[in-house]
Amino acid sequence: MKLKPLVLACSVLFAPVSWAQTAAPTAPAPTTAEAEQFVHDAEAKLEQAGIRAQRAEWVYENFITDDTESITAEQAEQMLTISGDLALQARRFNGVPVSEASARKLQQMQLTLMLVDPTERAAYARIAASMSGSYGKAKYCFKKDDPKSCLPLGELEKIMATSRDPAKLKETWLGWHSQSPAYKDDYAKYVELSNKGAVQMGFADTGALWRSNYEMTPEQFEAETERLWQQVKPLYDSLYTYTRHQLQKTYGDKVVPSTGPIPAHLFGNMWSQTWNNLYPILKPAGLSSSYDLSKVLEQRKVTPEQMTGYAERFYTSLGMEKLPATFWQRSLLTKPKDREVVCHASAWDIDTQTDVRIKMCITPTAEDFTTIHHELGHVYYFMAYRDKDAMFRNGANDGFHEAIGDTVALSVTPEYLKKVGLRDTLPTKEQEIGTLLNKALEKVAFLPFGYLVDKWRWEVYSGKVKPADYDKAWWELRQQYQGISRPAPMEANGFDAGAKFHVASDTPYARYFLADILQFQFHRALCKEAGYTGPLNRCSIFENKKAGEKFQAMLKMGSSKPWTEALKTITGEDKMDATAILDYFAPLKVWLDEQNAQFEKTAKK
Ligand code: X8Z
Ligand code: ZN
Repeated sequence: MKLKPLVLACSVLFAPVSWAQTAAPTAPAPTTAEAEQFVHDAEAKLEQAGIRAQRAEWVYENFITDDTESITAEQAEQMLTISGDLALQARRFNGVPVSEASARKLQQMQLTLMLVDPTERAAYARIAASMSGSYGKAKYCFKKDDPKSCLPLGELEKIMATSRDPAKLKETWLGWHSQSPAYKDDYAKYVELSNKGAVQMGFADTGALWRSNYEMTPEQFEAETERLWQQVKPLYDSLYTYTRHQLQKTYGDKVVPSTGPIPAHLFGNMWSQTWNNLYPILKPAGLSSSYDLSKVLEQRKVTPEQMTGYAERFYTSLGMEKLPATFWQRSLLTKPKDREVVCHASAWDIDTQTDVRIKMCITPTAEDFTTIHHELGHVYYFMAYRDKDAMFRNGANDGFHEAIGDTVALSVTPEYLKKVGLRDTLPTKEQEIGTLLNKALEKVAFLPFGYLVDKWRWEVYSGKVKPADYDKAWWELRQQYQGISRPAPMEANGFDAGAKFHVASDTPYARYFLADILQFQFHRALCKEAGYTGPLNRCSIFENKKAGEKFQAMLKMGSSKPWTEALKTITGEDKMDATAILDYFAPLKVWLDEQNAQFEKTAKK
């Protein structure tokens, strides 16, 4: 999602030093009326600055040029100036009795960076724009002096997804990862500036600021994410062990060792974050031909507009409105041939009213079919909370925003695909485990990656990890949590973490880990609301208006209430809880453990 909420790290700021100096402790305490007026005015200013910054960013990411880069950096800098100034002023009203809504807004306004020095502010905004542009434009050339051999990320990802040649995979992986060192120094400088801004606002560092976004202390948030990880770790371990055995069958034990980490280039994905592209080689032995959504979409030449139409129809089947005409006119759905764009999928709430858009280079694959539901989840959240006050037009927390579309995509079951004509037959009893395995390769495989990206950034921002150790720390975490290793020895001054979009664009990542847990909680609750009683992994809420109403009730709240209340509205629970994802995959866990025990036995013989 693009959505760079006004209160997040990307919108950094400043406060005039003179103001800070005049805020003497002896100044008379402001009145309630003054505080309410301040909140009212500040909200309007933030809204306007946010819209200007969004528009500039939209143009930049759709037409990457030196000029659009400058324009977006200028707008981002102005946004920082305004939000920083307001954040500092807001402090003056802390403790003044105000309405519950205003108290919430005052608090949110202060969850931001504040860079006092205008030169530093400009540098911060410039580096941010330049890094996402560099990421968007990056290409790897397979032959040094042959421009035709230069491929953008989308093409490199295709190779990672489909090739089974370890040498080709390794070269492609290394090729993409050789792009990010170009902006490593910029990143290190950016971290320094960002930290300055966090400290000036009273946080220990930017990581602590990010972790303060969940209505608990940064320490509590860290403990909370660790608790969730421990809940799901046994399931990940079972999937990982099974995957190792199957990969060994394909590549042999010279490429895939029997113990220790598995090289990262073998998982069908540039970051080894989802493994479903490996399904053809991981599918249960002896399973007769299995259904492949990518093949169907490709053979039928389903267009990006049609892919988006399928997703839209899912949302309208729940009783939600149709996408506005401007969505179709203004969104970017196909990768343009004539210019550089940031292809990483995103959703935009341009004017926080009806001008909603997405930007995505859609291809007819199962992966993009899921992603288009994900992006429309953001868009339907934007539309649901548009009547709220400007500062509440946001997700209950950022994990909620990421979970909406994924929750809907969990309802893209074989039965659903058959209903909409994308599948002729339903899986047989034996094939069902394959369907579930495929889902796990997407959702369970993602968990440690979703967790570790920000674990790494928390260490970087806290200063525990210095630029010289970026890669060392990155690979320690990759090995510890994912059980994977770099395909080749680390390089001097490498920057592998920077080869991930969210690092280059400084987008927090813990949100996706939370979303991976939350979407199953939402799915379980909505299926119950729909009166469904069968296994969770077969439930689809398609066309169920009752479930749709419940969903919509939560979406409409935006961030006007604590996220625990939003969670309660939909699930009746007030805690994030991994039992739903465990329930969903329970039959698979049993099956994986049986398979793994079988492998063990054979190995011992
Ligand atoms: O970045 C995204 C979305 C846009 S918010 C496409 N995702 C993460 C990623 O690609 O790494 C969705 C899942 C995780
Ligand atoms: Zn998203």
